[in-house]
Amino acid sequence: MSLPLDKYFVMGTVNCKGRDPLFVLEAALKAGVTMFQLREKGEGALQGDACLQFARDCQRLCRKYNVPFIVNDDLELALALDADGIHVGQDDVPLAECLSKFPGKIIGVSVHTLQELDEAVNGGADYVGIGPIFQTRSKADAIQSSLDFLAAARKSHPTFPIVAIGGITAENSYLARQHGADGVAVISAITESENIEQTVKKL
Ligand code: TZP
Ligand code: MG
Repeated sequence: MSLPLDKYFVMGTVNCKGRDPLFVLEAALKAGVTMFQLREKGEGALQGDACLQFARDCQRLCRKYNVPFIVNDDLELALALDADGIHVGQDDVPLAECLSKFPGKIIGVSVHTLQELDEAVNGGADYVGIGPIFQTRSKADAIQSSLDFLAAARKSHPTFPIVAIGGITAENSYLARQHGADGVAVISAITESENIEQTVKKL
């Protein structure tokens, strides 16, 4: 499966710093992001019905722009919405369970070691996320990764889909690509951009 990992926008309401999250999402979609992941977590995140409604609104926008709608962590939400896929970390729902409960969908896994990478590849993931590549303010509990690890991951799996995340901006995204990433995933580069169209174009 060829995945449109090129410009992968990750967002939740708390990342939007007072701007309307649906406005931010639509601006990003219009500007050409190729995947979207709803990551509704952190202090002040929407819960319950409000979260479900917001997720539906995001999904509707993604459909309008023909962009895959991926849910972070929450398999129940992904199933309830019939999302296009799910992204899980090492401490979330295991990959095997995602595959069995959500067959035929896009499954992404965050990896920090070559062993985790092998397990994700051999276990049937569709892509892996590697990061944070650079310093990030968007994930408090992040285990720092690096361009070197990204390059090592690429070397050990020359064709497996890899997206880089963490501290990526319009100015440094080329480095992630140079080190083997098929695409870049960003939160704040877009949610805090004064000119979303220009930022997305440059990513
Ligand atoms: N996983 C690793 S870093 C990160 C996630 C979800 C946060 C990325 O946010 P930003 O603002 O693009 O650095
Ligand atoms: Mg997670």
